[in-house]
Order: sequence, then C-alpha cells, then structure tokens
Amino acid sequence: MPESPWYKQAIIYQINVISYFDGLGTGRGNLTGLTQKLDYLQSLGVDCIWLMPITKSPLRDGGYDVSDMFAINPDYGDLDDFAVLVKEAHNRGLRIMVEMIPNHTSDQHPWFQASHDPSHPEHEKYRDYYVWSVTDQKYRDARIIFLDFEKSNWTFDPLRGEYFWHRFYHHQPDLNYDNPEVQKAMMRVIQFWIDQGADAIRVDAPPYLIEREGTNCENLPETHAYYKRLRKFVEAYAPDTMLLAEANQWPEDTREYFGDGDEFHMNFHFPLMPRLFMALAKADRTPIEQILARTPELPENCQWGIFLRCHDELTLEMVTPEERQFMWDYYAPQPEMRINLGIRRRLAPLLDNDPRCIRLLHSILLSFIGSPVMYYGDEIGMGDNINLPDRDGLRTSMQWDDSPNGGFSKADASRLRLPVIDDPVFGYRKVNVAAAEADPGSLLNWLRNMIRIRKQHPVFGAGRLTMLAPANKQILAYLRDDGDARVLVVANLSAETQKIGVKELFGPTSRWSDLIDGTTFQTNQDIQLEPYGFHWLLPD
Ligand code: OTU
Repeated sequence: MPESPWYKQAIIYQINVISYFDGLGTGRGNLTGLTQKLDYLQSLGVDCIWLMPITKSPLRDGGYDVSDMFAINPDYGDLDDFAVLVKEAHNRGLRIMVEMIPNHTSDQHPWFQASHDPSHPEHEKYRDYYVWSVTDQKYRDARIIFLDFEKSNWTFDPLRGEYFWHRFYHHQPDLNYDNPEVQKAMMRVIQFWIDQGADAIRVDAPPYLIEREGTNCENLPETHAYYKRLRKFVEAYAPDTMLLAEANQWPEDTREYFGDGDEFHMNFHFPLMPRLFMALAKADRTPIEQILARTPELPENCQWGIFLRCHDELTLEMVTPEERQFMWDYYAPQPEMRINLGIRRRLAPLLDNDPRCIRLLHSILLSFIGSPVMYYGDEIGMGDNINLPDRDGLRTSMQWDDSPNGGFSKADASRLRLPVIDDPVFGYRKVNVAAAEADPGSLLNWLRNMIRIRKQHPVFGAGRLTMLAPANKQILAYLRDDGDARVLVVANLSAETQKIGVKELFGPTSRWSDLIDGTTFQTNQDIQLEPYGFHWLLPD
C-alpha cells in the first residue's frame, strides 16, 4: 500500500467558533478561546479542525454572508490570533481548515455596495460583479433552496433599479462568474488563506457559480472549469492543501467535483447521510445498500467526506418525496423541528438520546467509506433548542462543565449570543465535557477509544468497501480491504438481538477477533449482535 495523502486518514472536527469557547470574557467564542481548547481536541484524536466562517460578516447567515474575505470578524479576534491558532495547532499535529464562500457575499460587502449604487465612485469597476437583470423571469428552472424564507431567487434593488440573483438569502447576492475579475478575485482569497497557514479549504455551496438559461443552474461545465483552474493554482502554490467541496448533490453529479483527480480532493457524501438514519429507523440496511450501489469509484487521491450531523439542517434534498415524508414523520414529529427540506435537530435528540443508537451510528461513521467529519458537541451528546430561529438551535455554546454558561464564557449570561442549553436531559449541568471526561463509560471516552482504533488501521481511511449481503436485512455488513489488511464490520440496525454466522458472511476463514473489545469468533460460530450492537472484526 503506498502511503495515502493525509486527508484520507484524517478525522475532521467541525467548530462554530462563536459557540466554542470564549477565552476573553466577551460572551462570544473566539480564536483565543479555541486555541486554549486544542489540547482537548488533540486528546479526542481528531486531525483537522474545520472552522465555520471566521471572516467579517453581519452574521445574518452564521458568517456565510461575508463582508470582508481578508479580515477576521473582530468578535473572533484578528489575523495575529489566527496565526497563533495555526501555530499551536500545528505543534500538536492538528490541521486547520477554513471556509471559502465563492458563490455569494453579504449585501454589506463593499463590492455589492459599489455594484448596486450607480452613484458610488467605484460603480463602474464593480457593476458586473453580481448577477443583475431587468426582469425576474430569467433562470426559472433553478430551484429555491431556502424555501421557508425566500419566494424567488431574484430580489429587486431600488437603488440600481434592477433585480439581483441569489440562490440563498436575499441578503446574499450571488457573484457573477462570467466576469473574469470575479474569478481572479476569488483566487486571491484562497491564496490569502493559504498564506495565513490554512491546511485545507472547505468550499461552500459549490454547484451554483454559473447560470445558464434552460438549465437548473447547478453543476454546469463552466462551474467545473473554474474549480479546475482553482485546483491548478493550489497545486502550483501549495500542493499539500486539501480542497473539500460541499456539493449537496446526487452521487453521479457529485462525481464531477472530483474530475480526473484534478478538481476537488474531497466532497461530502450528502445522499448517504439521511440513509444512515433511514436504515436505523426501519431496521433495514436497504437504503444504505442502494445508495452505495449508486456511489461511483473515485480517482486515486480523492476521498468522500461522510458525516452524521453538521451545522445545517439534516438535509432531505437527496431523497425521494416519500422518503422525506418518512424521515420527517419519524425524526421531526413537531413542525418546529423542520426547516426548508430538512430537520433542524442535533444527533443525540434525533436518536432519543439512546446511547446504543448514538454509538452505532458513530461506529458506522468511523468505519465506512471516506473520512469522518464530526460536529462539535456531538461527542458529548449535546442537545438542541428548537425555540431558536433558523439553524441556531443546533449551534449553541459548547458545554464544558457545570459552571454558569456551561463553562463556555465568564461573561454575564445576558451577553451570550445564544442561551446555553439548560433542560433536564441535555442541559449543561448534566451534559458537559468535564463530566464526560470523569466517566470512563461516557460517549466521549468511548469515542476517543474508537478513534484511536480507527487510526491504527489505515484500511478504514484508504481501503475499498464491499457490501456483504446476509439474508437478514437488519444486519449491515461490509468488508474494508486495502490489499494488505481486511476488516469485517457487522452491525445490528434493530432493537432485537441478532445472530449471524461468519461463514455466511465471508466463507471459511479461520478466526476473527473484535478490534474493539478483543472477543474472538471461530468461523463456525455464530456472532451474537446485541440490539444496535456491532463488531469490527479482524481475521487472525
Ligand atoms: C451552505 O449550505 C452552508 O453550509 C449553510 O450554512 C449556508 O447557509 C449556505 O451554504 C449559504 O452559504 O448550499 O450545497 O441544504 O446543504 O444550505 C450545499 C442544506 C449548500 C445545506 C445548504 C448548503
């Protein structure tokens, strides 16, 4: 086995900086605070820290509405603080991933200010930086993504007297990639963040750069051509930098984002995610099997990013209408739990806080194809607050201990941006890092161990995955194999004990031992699977 690139063996941990740790007593999380928590992250065993947008922003979309791509939101600190974070992370062998949001800016961005205002001194220079039109009837085949909030992808701008195009909120005008100046400007953004020390870039909402009449304006060839140029630049400038696309698309369309290994290094596997939850809800592996059958091989050096939850809604865009309804009925019975085409809940509450299900899904996350991406707080089983607007309910402060504000901030509670979770089940008095660290049986300590085991076996990161087909559909079974090592994963998706013979799964092979607890199984012996239980089996 040739040594695989770092991101194939990486575990990525996603952080909302504003909610992670306030090291300054301001009531908002900041880079200084995050730097103080690097030891914690190192002890968890993750390799790469993904920071949600830290650039200047009016924060009407969690920072995905950027008003200055070259400056850090003053609440979070400044570029010097970022340099300290990078240095301290690198000292601990941790990498830093930042965001690039190529599709749009905030309407507060100076480019838009100049573009929409004919009396602005720089209007001429910036007039074509955004997608303007005298009618709102163009590109009618493009869907509306934030459909709980927006009626149209066009909004009228009274100053300019024209409509501007936006795939997301109306305060997030889309940049015009038919303008070569925009293309160049965004290259400079990526260069800038590489210069600041970023090891990886998550590229937000990549499918929507270019619009063409008569298409759905997603995944267009011109859009891919731009990403290939971007990659070429990165390859020449800082070849170790990993580019992760967030293309929320069907596997066939997603495949294009990898190109011939000359576009993105990684892309999230969006369609897999809801199917993990579906398979669990139905106690039937079929949804996972079906999506895997549709999942194409990737070029060498490319990798899927897989995840259970993230900062957005659990999106149900990549399922059929019937599957969506099933998921809503099962996982989001109350209307407040739904948003757009998804579910705005965190992992633990979604799974009724059942530790068996939480561990089962994590065991799949850590052993399935691709590199796992974990969402901050899920490692301690944090809850959500569906009374908060938009997706804020699942972006609340990290719960560090049982002191006021969950140890997140020393500021007065009234200065916090979002209230800390304080309910009897998920509240910070009960669910917090300090308590989890002290409890040998906690989810956190269990995960640390699972991550450690995964990292001892590179086959999980770089090996092939073959689905096995035991007659019992309640059992999910797959083989990871890299030519050197083989690991057989078996998982029980149901609430009943199941039995399965190794022979049925894999034919006559001597003896298997469980990587997790050391139990051994003879070929002729049945493997007992507890409700929601699983084994990672290594042939002896
Ligand atoms: C991304 O979202 C971000 O993750 C969101 O937090 C932002 O609000 C949004 O972009 C705008 O910047 O476009 O291709 O379907 O997957 O909103 C994926 C839910 C995106 C997300 C979708 C996503």
